[in-house]
Amino acid sequence: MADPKALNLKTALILGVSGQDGYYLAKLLLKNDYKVMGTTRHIDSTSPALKSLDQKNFSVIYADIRDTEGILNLITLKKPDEVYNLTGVSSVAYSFEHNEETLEANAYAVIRLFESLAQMGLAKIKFYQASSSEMFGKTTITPQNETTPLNPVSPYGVSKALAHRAADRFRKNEGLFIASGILYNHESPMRPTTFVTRKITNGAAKIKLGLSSELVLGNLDARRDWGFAGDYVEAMWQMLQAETPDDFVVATGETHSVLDFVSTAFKYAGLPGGESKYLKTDSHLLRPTEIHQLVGDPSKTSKTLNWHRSVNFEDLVKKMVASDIELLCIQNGLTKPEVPAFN
Ligand code: GDR
Repeated sequence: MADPKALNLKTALILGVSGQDGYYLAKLLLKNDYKVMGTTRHIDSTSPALKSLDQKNFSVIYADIRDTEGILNLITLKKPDEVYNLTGVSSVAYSFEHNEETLEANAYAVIRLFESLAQMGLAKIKFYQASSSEMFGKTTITPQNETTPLNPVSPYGVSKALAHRAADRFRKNEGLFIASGILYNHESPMRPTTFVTRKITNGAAKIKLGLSSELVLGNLDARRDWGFAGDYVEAMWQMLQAETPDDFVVATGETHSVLDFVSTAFKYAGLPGGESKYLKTDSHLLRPTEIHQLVGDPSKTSKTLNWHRSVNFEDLVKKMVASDIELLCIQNGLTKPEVPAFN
């Protein structure tokens, strides 16, 4: 392969490319003429989605964020212009049972990396840190913005808050270019079913196709600010094109309950009112500590980076339901039914 520097291609390293955001970000960077390297801890199972990307300027490498030396070797060898840290534990529910792993991957390993970048004089590398709305925890402030105090209540939230604070300190004290994106829930057909949105759209599609008779969830009253992942990776990229690194809230500014999401999904699956017939709850799916409501104020991001979402709540749900119906039809050899999602 030709030397990307000679061709003036920018080089990006995505730590944790195998998830939803890794896919959308790699796709965006390739479109923007980057050479993209992505790391994964599951090299044997590179997803069909990643395989579908233009492979000319894309490669997947085995690496684990907890192995600081390995990550630094990769950085010194490949000399990326931009590093996007998307790796680590992403499920809040999982983090309650895996405190130590969550803190190690999401906080301590990241802080070790910041420290090494500073010591090795690599402050010019532009670094994106995936912070999260979960850091606001049981906040009483609505909507939240970049200055809202952090009050995390889950191991995941604590880990993200630690790394977020460290990013700010290394930015201010050591001059590292670290932009932290405080992202609210962002979804797509690529989301695993361990997250509530995809569990709902997959469940609604299965019921529509006669493959299942119920959808079982935990807390239906929790309210979240849900946007489309494809829009949110645009914001990540824009943060690293800015003159100076900063914190940025990426959100829609709207909040909906889990039950709203279910009703909308049933509507687009052609099962209007299906909540009363198919929806069940199970107390085992409730979390030890729950955040009742989160909603972000993206005005700084809109103003500074000129970032705006392109997909609204209804279209997001519709897109996910349509994709799940299509996928299940292919997997099960079924004919696609006529549903409003395809109108
Ligand atoms: P969240 O997303 O915890 O907000 O973190 P998730 O989709 O897991 O939960 C959202 C809300 O739905 C409620 N819920 C359920 N959740 C799951 N997973 N499964 C269920 O069956 C269920 N029933 C109800 C939850 O209690 C919660 O209130 C996501 C992740 O992507 C993080 O990585 C990211 O940082 C934040 O969003 C912003």
